[in-house]
Amino acid sequence: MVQARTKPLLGVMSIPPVFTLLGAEAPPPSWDFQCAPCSRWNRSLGTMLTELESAMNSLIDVYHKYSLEKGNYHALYRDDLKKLLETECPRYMKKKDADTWFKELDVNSDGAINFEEFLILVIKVGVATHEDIHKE
Ligand SMILES: [Ca+2]
Repeated sequence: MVQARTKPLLGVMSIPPVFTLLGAEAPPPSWDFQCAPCSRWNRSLGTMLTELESAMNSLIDVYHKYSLEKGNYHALYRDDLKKLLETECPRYMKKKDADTWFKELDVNSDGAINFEEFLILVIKVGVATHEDIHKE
């Protein structure tokens, strides 16, 4: 579906720039990379997002930015997580390396971080960031 590749993902970013920015190969022609549940949810929201809905969209976009590198909407592999951590939250790599994060987040031990497991990272980093903000 060539047309789908040019449509924005969750209304924020389009797929080609993500692949271009990450230096990743474009998906094979038959690969359908529209995440159906996300697309339905995004359409149901319309154009006026609350601040929290917009933040959730951003979390989903960040997850997909790295999970889509290997064409799986629902899996961050070890190297994907490392890249995400180094790029999106480098200050939290100082106390814990990517392998330690991976072991901690892969709750079901299937060798990949699904979105629910990714949210554990978001919660931990969010709590640490909130604590840091109130220290200042
Ligand atoms: Ca897992």
